[in-house]
Amino acid sequence: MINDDILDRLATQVIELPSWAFGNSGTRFKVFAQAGVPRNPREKIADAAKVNELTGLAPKVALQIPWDKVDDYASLRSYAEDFGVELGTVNSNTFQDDDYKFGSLTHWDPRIRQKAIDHHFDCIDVMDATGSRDLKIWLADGTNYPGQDDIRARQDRLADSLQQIYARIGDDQRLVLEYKFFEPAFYHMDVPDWGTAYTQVLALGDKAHVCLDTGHHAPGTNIEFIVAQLLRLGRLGSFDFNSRFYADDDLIVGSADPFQLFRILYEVVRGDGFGPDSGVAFMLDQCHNIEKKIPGQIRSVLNVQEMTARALLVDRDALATAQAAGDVLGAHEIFNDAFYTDVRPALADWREKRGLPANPMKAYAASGYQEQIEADRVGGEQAGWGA
Ligand code: RM4
Ligand code: MN
Repeated sequence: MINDDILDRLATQVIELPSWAFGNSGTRFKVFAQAGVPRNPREKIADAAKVNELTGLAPKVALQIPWDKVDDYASLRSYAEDFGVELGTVNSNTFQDDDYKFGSLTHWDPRIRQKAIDHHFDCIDVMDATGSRDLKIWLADGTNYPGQDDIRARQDRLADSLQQIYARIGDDQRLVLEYKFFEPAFYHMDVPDWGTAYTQVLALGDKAHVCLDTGHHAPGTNIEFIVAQLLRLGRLGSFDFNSRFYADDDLIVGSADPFQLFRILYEVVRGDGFGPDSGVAFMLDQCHNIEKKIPGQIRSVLNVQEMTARALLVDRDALATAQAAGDVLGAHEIFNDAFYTDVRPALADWREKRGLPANPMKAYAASGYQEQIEADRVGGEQAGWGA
């Protein structure tokens, strides 16, 4: 059962919310607008702070530049702090400008490649003002047709571009490179897998790490193995948590396959990736296309906490004994016992002891916040995926 030691460890958990989770989003077929959606970065931060207020789990908000571009980042930072949250990872965006049709950091045209590098310099300036630690780079770069471009030369240009960006990263900052196996390019992606991301960051230095987005793998991939390996190599910088059934669906983390989330978090705990000193950022990268956004984020952070609690419950001594004895089914049962333990009542108690609502989903529904933002946020342009 959950003991005080586990509860204390859970109290150190920090989950970063993506600002874009609060904006309108959809598929390539349709973006459904929702009432009450933020119209600017401040309103996104206010919504993120609501999630933190009700769960105590999400004291950081990640930004996307240019979606969250403002004139004064220092004032955005103090605005966030007044709401009890910090500004987290700065995500660059080199995938929505016509110039980047054939690539950004990998582009053959020196002008466009420089433009993409300069965008990352701008992002580092933002980080200096916001106090953010991580610059996260996800590239849409790749090709659609065999022979379209020189795959090998693109890796070389990528390495050179990253080198230039890395040279600007401050002592207390990090560069985090995210991989994705396909989309928007379909023949090859320039950073398709953890091996490529690892190779590229290894060449940069200690302040460069890999970001693992759980949605960015082929079906059937053993993601927890990648987690174990990257932790072993000391290069797991962050997670982008979400769920997928088919591709990069960006659904609520832990919804499609809670057992997979448990297995991932077990490897995190096993590899000392959990805790305030681990250096692994737990970010969400999700969109809420048909459900309401704030409850969607509340459900998500609760799912992460529940599976973390279960991962912490694994009796690792007993597991090690069973493993060393070759007790295959005994070890498997010890592992699964933790997964099948219902931790929800203990976590409700944990919240109440900290002055948080026992049931944050119900508390949000009863809070009147949704009705308030729907009434207040009329006029102006709603934030959305791509704005
Ligand atoms: C990408 C990737 C990035 C995210 C963008 C919006 O697929 O997951 O992390 O910032 O989408
Ligand atoms: Mn991502």
